[in-house]
Amino acid sequence: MIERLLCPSMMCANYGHLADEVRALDDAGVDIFHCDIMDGTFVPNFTMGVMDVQTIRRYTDKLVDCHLMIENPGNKVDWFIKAGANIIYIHPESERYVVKTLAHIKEMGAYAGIAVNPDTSVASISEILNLCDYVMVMTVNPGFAGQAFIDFTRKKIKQLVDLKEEYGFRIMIDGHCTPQVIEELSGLGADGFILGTSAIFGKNRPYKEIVKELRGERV
Ligand code: S6P
Ligand code: MG
Repeated sequence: MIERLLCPSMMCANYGHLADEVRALDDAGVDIFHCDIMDGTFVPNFTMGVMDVQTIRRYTDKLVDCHLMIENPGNKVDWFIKAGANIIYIHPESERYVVKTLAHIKEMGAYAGIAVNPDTSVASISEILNLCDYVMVMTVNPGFAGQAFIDFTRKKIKQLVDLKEEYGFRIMIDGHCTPQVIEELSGLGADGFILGTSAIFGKNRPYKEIVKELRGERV
């Protein structure tokens, strides 16, 4: 069976019971808690912040990532690492000094990742791939849950699969990850998936059951 990293998108969780949500997802066997951080400028929305990351960190020992959809993330990554994040994704589209910021994330003891918008090409990030532990392909425009999958992003995923051994990064997929999409892209060579409304939240089914199915195990 192909290993796949399953990463619940916590902005889709029930915030009235955040601690219970974290415990239930942890117990269900998810791999990485995904936190979407927005600034209302780089993307037209506000979601989670430093205090949310601190709260999630308090209730799990698993990896926590922060997907920074903010302008000039370089001078803010420290806030999120200190709050307990293990992986920081920056968008190269919003950062003038991408190399410096990725190096800084690693110096701070976290894993460095980039998230690439649908209109960002592999050619434009080729110089920085050697600095990335994770490359997250946005298969929707960043900012909102519940959007449709953008088909042409498949081409980029295939191009990255051809490069991942050489550079040693993992490929993550963010946006409209349904069970079918996960199955298909896992087959292509993607390593991990952000689970939002398309896969795990709002389904009125136990997370444990859903996680098992998404791993291809029989329930
Ligand atoms: C969107 C954000 C994502 C969403 C996730 C929602 O900007 O980066 O992490 O939370 O994609 O998933 P879904 O299944 O509702 O599309
Ligand atoms: Mg995200």
